[in-house]
Amino acid sequence: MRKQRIFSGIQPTGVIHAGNYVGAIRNWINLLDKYECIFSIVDYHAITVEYDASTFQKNIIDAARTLIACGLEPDRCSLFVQSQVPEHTELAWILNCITPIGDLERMTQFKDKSRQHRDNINVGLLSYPLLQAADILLYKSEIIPVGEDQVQHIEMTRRTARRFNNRFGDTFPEPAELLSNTPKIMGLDGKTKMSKSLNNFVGILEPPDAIWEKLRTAVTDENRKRRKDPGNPGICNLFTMHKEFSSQEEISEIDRTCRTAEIGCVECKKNLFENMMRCLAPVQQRAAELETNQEEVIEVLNTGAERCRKIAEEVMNEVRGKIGVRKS
Ligand code: AQP
Repeated sequence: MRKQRIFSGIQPTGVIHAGNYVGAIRNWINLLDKYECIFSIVDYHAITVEYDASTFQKNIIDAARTLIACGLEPDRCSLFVQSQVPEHTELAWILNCITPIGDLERMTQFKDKSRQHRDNINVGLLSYPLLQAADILLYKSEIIPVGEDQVQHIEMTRRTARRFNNRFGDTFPEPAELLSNTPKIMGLDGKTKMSKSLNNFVGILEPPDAIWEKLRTAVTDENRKRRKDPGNPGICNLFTMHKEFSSQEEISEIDRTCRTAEIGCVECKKNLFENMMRCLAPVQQRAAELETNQEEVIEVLNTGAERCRKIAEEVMNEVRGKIGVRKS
C-alpha cells in the first residue's frame, strides 16, 4: 500500500531552538517510517524579513546539518533547500492569482510580523502562506506535522487547494495538520512563544554552559515567590519542557514535589538540564562532525532536491495544463 506523503519546512534563520525541536522536528523523526517524508529548509520564506545575505548560505548549511544530526538521514526521507526546486515559487505565483487579498490580510502571523517589522511590510510577508501552500501542494502532501502557530496556515492551504480544485478540476488533496504532544513551547520569559526573533530561546546546539545559564534564569511559576511556597506545574513552562525531555516517573515526581514544595525551581531546572543534555548531546556531537564534513551535508541536500524535483516537475506539468498556460 502507498504510504501517505508528509511535507514540512523550517526557516534557516540562524538557530534551531527547543521550540522547533519539540514542536516539529522530534515529531518528524517519529513519523519517518510510517510516511513518505519530505522536509525542506525554506530559504525563500526566510527572506520575507530583513536578513544578512553574507551569512545566509552558512545558515542554510547549519540548518541542514542540525536536521541531519537530529535524525533526518537521507535513506529515511528527502531533505532539500526550497530554492533548489524552482517549482515552489512558480506554483506560489499561480496560487497568488486565485487568492483574495483579504484572506491573507487576516492571517495572524502576518499581523504579528507586520507589527514586528513595521519598516519592512513587504508583499512577500503578506503572501507567505501561499508560498507555504505551494510547498505543501507541490508534492500533493497529505499530512503536515507543524507547531500550533502554523495551524492557521494549513487551514489556508486547504482552502487554497479547494479553490484551485473547484476552478480547474480535482488536482490537490486537502492536507491535514499533525501536532506534536507539545505543539507550543513558550520562551524563557514564559510569556510568548519561543522564537528566534524574540531572543527568548534555547538553541539545541548551544554549549551546555550556555543552555544551563538560560534555564537557570528562565521564568517559572511566577506566583511561587519563595522556596517554601508550593508551585503549580500546570502553569510552568519548564514543566512543559520536562514533559518532553524527562521520563514518566520523573515527570510525576516533579509534579508532586513541586506542588508540595519539596523541591525548589533550581533543583527542578538542574534535573531538566541533565535530561535535556542527555537527549541533545548526541545531536550536538553529530552536528559537530558534519561541520567538518560539509560535502556530506551538500550531498544529502542534492539527493533530496533531485528526488523532489521529479515529483515537482510532474505536478507542475499537470497544473500548467489545467490552468491553460503550457503543456510540456
Ligand atoms: N515555540 C514553538 N513551539 C512549538 N513549535 C514551534 N515551532 C516554532 N516555534 C515553536 C515550529 O517549528 C517549525 C519550524 O518553524 P519556522 O522555521 O517557521 O520557525 P518559526 O516559527 O518562524 O520560528 P520562530 O523562532 O518563531 O521564528 P521567527 O522568530 O523568525 O518568527 C514549525 O512547524 C513551527 O510551528
